[in-house]
Amino acid sequence: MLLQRDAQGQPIAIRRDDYAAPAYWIDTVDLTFDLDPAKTRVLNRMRLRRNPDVPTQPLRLDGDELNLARVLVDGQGATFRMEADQLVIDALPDAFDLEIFTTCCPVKNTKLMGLFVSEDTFFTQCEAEGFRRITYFLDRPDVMAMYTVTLRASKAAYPVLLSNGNLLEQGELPDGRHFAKWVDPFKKPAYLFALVAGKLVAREQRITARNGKAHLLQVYVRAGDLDKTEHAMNSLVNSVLWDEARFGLPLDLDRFMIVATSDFNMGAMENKGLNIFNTKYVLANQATATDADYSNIESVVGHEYFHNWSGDRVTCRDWFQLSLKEGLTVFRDQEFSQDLCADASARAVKRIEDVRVLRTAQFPEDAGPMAHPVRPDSYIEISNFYTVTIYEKGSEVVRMMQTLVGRKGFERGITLYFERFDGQAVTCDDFAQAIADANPDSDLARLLPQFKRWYSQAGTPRLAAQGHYDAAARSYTLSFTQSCPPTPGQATKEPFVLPVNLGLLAADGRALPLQREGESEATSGTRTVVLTEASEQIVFVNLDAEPVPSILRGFSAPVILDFDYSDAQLLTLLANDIDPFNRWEAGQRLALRSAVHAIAATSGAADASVLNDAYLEAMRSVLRDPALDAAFKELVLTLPSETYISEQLDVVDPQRVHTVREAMRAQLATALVADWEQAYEANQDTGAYSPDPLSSGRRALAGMALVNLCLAARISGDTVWPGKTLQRFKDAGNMTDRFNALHALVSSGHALAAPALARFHALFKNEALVIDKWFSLQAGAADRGGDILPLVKQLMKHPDFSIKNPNRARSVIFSYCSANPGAFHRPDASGYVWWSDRVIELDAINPQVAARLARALDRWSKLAEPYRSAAQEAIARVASRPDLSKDTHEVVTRALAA
Ligand code: B3K
Ligand code: ZN
Repeated sequence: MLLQRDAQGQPIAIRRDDYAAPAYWIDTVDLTFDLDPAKTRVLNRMRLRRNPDVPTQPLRLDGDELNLARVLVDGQGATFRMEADQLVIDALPDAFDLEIFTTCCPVKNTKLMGLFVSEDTFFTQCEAEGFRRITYFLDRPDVMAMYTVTLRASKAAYPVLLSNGNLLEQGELPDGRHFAKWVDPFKKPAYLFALVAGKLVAREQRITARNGKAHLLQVYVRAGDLDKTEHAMNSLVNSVLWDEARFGLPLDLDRFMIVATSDFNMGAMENKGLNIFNTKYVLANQATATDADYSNIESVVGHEYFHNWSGDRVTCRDWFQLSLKEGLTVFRDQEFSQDLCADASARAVKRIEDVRVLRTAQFPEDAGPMAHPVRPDSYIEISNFYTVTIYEKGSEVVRMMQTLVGRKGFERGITLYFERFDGQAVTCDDFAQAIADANPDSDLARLLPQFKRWYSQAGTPRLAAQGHYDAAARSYTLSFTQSCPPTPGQATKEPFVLPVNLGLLAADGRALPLQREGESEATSGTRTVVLTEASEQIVFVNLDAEPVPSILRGFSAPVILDFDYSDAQLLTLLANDIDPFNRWEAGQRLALRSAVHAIAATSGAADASVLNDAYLEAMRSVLRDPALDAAFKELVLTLPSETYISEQLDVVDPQRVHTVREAMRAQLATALVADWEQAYEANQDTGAYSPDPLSSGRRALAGMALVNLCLAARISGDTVWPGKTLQRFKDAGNMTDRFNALHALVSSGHALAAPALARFHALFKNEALVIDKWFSLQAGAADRGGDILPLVKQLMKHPDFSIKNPNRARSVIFSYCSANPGAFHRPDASGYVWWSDRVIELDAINPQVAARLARALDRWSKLAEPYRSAAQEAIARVASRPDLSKDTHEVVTRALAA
């Protein structure tokens, strides 16, 4: 980890293989902050010692945009030199005190990394490499120290002063200033440091853990937002109780704090004892937040809390191991949300939602220029690797381990992992080894080296399956072949360990007993078959007729499954499978197949009837089925997204994809009008508001019914449903119903949308998160004749728009470029030109946000002409800028190399 740019100033890649332990350890850090927005003074007193395992080297401390005033070694002025951004000191004793005094300018910190000001409040963000923007330090996760932090500031302007751990002391200072001194009882890497100072109020709750220990939980927000903290607090309480109950992991601090800020690059941050959150994942009341917001808050509060063990107590040795904490913690938050569900149907809904994210975001990433293994081999800017691969695919890897060792076995593995590595910075290998060691007789232990290919090989494996029924032998053979396409830097791949959950159905839908060749008895339900070879066969016996295979139940491995199902087989699975995931999957396959056929058809006429009658009938049956939950119905009736459809094609004409999917939407809306009406009537009243899965599922289905009814009305010219929808919008008792009604009007392009949007803005002009929704809905609306780009340009001129606020930038720019393909991919290339201007504009303000936006054209090389050349030109335009950040530079150069 030396200089990060070469002699020409080009960023240099950091390689996993180059890992070397640090030359020095930092045992204690004593920080004193004099907080001032324009010039904050930071006095950093550390105790260091040489690492005896490493040959003698100078001390190299990382820094970024700091003003250095003083360096003392053991109290004496020290000789040091600067090498690029590093402060280098030679000839140091084996152990010494180091004092560094610097200043920085939080108010000018638009990158939102390090110490910054948001709405007159100080916040920090240090992961991954932000601490070096606060003081010179060994800013790497394997350097873990004990922290004492003193904050000093004007008492009137910054009455609340927070940092990690326990409050040791507070008091008055001269000139209207005050101080607070915090001590963190656990050692930690610098990326987990945090401070907050400002005018905040807290919701507080005391809880007693199972082990009898009392804790104070606090959720800090701005004064006007206290009425929106109840759900976050409930989620936090549930998280504390769940981690203790499921994994035996207790809260280890007297006090646990969450603080919300409206200026934040990502969702939230797990700083030890002082989680800092984007307001989007804290603030909710029924008037301002949707059911989806409530559910996201629960997941993110859980996620950050679970990091307290998986991330904070045991952290990453280096940033290549990021999925060690992120994949595991996503898995934990997914399990948490599932465990909070009242029944199996709600659990399945959560699983389907998680898989949908994986397939619409991670699969494209794995197939594109930014593809990287769950444990990457190199990076230029680590911020670019907080990806769906590290998070969601990483979670699937952990989930497969649980499948291979069983739920109890996995809990044993987690216990061993924390026993072995508490207080240490470790690797993905260490984690996998612990899970295997706790389950020595498991398939995981037996196959561990091969299983770990999931960490080292990028790309989504394809699993091709074929079925053969032998009537004479009464046997059914499933032949599996697995392969994985090349990804940047990895031309060939070895076979993966694939746990495949499967079952068999009779043609009439009955579940069949499962008896493999050589077994004396059959079992019922689902089997896990562990595939390890490039090709292998599984034989089932005692079958009177050809069965319908239900493969990859619950999505037991993150692969693309190819099986040449007939429509009849898919309809059987959709109607009957005992696995709700594969029921949903069967419906998706049917819709996808129709979409792909229609896209391939040369005549535009095919667009009108893309979906066949059997599919429409099946959807009608699902909608009308009294045994199914509304949430599940809503998922089944949701067509595959344009992004997901595009992934199935070799060459993508985004406008053709859009046209075909719009035609499918129109067909579903018109063919099922009576059923939508019935679904709306049956689900429109969900009583007193509660965000539980059952009632939120009903609201989701009612909302979907309105979207369809408004769409059908636009086609038929009917005005009744748009009128009813406007009334619903006006009368709604919660944001979910109100927003769904607004969405129905906007997405059908109805004339009533304009007054509804105006009213919505007027009602919520002081609620930033709701105004984000208002922007996002418009920028993400279905394009009609190229009307969205001009609208987006108008929205950027709206007085409420600010490109410096990441949530607001995302609500307009990302909603258009990343979430609205039909509007963004314009034959005249103007969407791409506009994108390149915004990437360049954002890069000067906030490189992390810019680099995310830069990824909107990841899949450019798959586009049909004229899109492909125009997209390439737009990326090249960004790449040619001489002053690009490392973040954006890495994304666009990788894209152009595709
Ligand atoms: N660990 C943080 C993400 C930090 C992102 C830095 N660019 C949030 C989380 O995953 O919980
Ligand atoms: Zn995380």
